[in-house]
Amino acid sequence: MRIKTYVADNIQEALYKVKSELGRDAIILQTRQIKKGGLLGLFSKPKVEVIAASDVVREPKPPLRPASFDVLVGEKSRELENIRNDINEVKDLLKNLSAREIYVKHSENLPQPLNEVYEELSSAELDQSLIERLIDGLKSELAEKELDKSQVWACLKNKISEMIKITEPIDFAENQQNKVVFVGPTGVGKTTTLAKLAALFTLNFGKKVGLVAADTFRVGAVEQLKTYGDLLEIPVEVIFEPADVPKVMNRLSDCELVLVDTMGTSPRNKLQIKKIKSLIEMIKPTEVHMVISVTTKAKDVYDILESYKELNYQKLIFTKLDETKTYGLILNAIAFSNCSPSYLTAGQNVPDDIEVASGSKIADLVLGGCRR
Ligand SMILES: Nc1nc2c(ncn2[C@@H]2O[C@H](COP(=O)(O)OP(=O)(O)OP(=O)(O)O)[C@@H](O)[C@H]2O)c(=O)[nH]1
Ligand SMILES: [Mg+2]
Repeated sequence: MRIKTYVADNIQEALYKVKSELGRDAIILQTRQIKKGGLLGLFSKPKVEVIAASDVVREPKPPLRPASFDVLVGEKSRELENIRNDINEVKDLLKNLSAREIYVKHSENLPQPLNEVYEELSSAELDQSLIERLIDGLKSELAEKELDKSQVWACLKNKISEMIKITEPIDFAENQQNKVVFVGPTGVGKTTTLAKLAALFTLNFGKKVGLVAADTFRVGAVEQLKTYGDLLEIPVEVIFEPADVPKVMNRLSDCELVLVDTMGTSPRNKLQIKKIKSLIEMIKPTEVHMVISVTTKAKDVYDILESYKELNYQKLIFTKLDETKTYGLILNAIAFSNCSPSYLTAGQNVPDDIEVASGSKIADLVLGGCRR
């Protein structure tokens, strides 16, 4: 294979050079804009650099539709990215399967109730390491005491509850302004949950609540919050940039609880997460709650928790419990983040579909609700 670099004024000229020197079968490996000439790089003209290869041994292919070389390069790198993603998924799958396989082999000698426990926890999509931890705990209980089947399940429920550190869902301090920020991926239910809590604290607890929309990114986000504010007759302020924080907080100085809605963002959008971080640093909240939908793919939840870590969230809100029947993700997220769950939501109704999270409720959900 021959590899050569060409520099030209524009892409057409560069491709012409490639084709006339290396032939029509040449492959473009890379194109980029560079600056050449000028004094110390000043007044330099932008150029195009193309790296191409010829004499590449290739499988015969069906004829391609005419397309420019740079489009083909783009397609190739997208294809490569897709293949890389597929390989990673297969790797993860194999890792999980082999961990499960090893444990199933290892657990063949387990007494019957523990095999059943294993099956139940696996079908709840609980992380393999948590399943092993729970079963090992049960094994030692069984070694000490004779437990019948129902006692095994009761013991398991206790063990799950013990894994969950429960604190006040919102640590409301009297005589100070409590500021709670809600963060999380797009569409998980941040604004809806915030509205449910605003209603709860205003109508049930008689607190003076103010709302802040720090999401001016998504069309309609501010209006959505204003609608809830109007219904509850509570103030709604908007933050366009971190510098707005002092004056906005000042306008809400008589509110005992300020709930701040942030923009939803992909865990891969580092820039957006940084923006939310600067906002949080200005707000100096008393608490940050991370909102997670239980419909999230089990594998993605770790990425999400990891990417948002720099926002220093302390509590987790789990939403959309009504949209699945598998709840292992709740325990996986709690164990991974070492955070307390604060609220669980199971429906779109404001303010009804929300409840305070508890260890026994989460254990019930993981173990298949009221089946046991
Ligand atoms: N089924 C169900 N739907 C919910 C729940 N919570 C919120 N939703 C719905 O989820 C959708 C998105 O809710 P939002 O509150 O706008 O979500 P968000 O996280 O603020 O979204 P962005 O601001 O766009 O990131 C809406 O249709 C809500 O009604 C829940 O517990 N169960
Ligand atoms: Mg929102």
